[in-house]
Amino acid sequence: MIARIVEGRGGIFTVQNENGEKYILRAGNKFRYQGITPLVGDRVHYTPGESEQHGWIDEILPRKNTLTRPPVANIEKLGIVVAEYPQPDWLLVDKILLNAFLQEISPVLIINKIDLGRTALESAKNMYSKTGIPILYVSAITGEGIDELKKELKSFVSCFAGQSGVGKSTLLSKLLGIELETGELSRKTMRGKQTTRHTQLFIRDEVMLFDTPGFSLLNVPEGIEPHELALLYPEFNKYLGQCKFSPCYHDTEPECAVSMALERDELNLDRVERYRLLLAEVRHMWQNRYN
Ligand SMILES: Nc1nc2c(ncn2[C@@H]2O[C@H](COP(=O)(O)OP(=O)(O)O)[C@@H](O)[C@H]2O)c(=O)[nH]1
Ligand SMILES: [Mg+2]
Ligand SMILES: [Zn+2]
Repeated sequence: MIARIVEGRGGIFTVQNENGEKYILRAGNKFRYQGITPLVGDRVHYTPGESEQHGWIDEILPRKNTLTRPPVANIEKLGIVVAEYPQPDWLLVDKILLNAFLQEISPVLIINKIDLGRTALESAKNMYSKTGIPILYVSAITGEGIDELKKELKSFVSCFAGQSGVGKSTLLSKLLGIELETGELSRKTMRGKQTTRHTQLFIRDEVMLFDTPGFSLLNVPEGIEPHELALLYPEFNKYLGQCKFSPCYHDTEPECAVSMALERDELNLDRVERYRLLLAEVRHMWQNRYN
């Protein structure tokens, strides 16, 4: 029998199968010997327990990907949330996109707080329409666009990422119909330390959403080679291989197809400028990779 781990705490795992039935399981010793820890999001073969007894995880099916913060597996879709307010951090959006593409997670750009205005939405359209990434606009408060978002997320294991205050927790509550902590002080103790809350995968009306956002997707990914960066920009794709120099970093090289496309207004200037900023960072990291 196959089910998905939706919660794990102190070696006790809750799985949910396709019929929505939940079972409490433990992982056998063989996983410990192999150094494998089952993760929320894992699909497993299992043997249910008799009556009140817990059952066993027999096997973990191959993972599509894993995140470290929070430790989860098999994310298929990533909702990158920005809002009308606070002012969008588009460089952060681009960094998250790099991580998504590297982990083979399909990104969706979610513009929240559309009840406050459309400036962020217009910017998003200008900057990302040529990437092919779906752009959805919603309001977690009025409910506008929530059905479309549900449709987009349906049947994929998803997770949110984005800067603080954009409404990730509010959106989760709205989508899942549960109460989650929102606002500044959530998840912090009086000392300001992060509480060790565990991550849960919520499944409701075929929406499968982690209740903790993907913190490990917020940084420039380590270990990418400078020439690989442009491959993570879908809108550059049709120009690659047409530059005078090879490799071309699409930076200051003459007769660069990306620069020429930009001059013809076929690419978005903000996206290309941020690409060049990130290129400098990736180059720096690459040069210092053994330090
Ligand atoms: N006007 C408006 N406010 C929202 C919306 N969604 C969230 N908020 C507010 O934005 C603030 C931050 O929301 P929160 O969910 O904690 O953001 P998070 O840090 O991304 O989890 C809260 O005061 C929410 O009530 C929305 O669609 N419209
Ligand atoms: Mg939050
Ligand atoms: Zn080039």
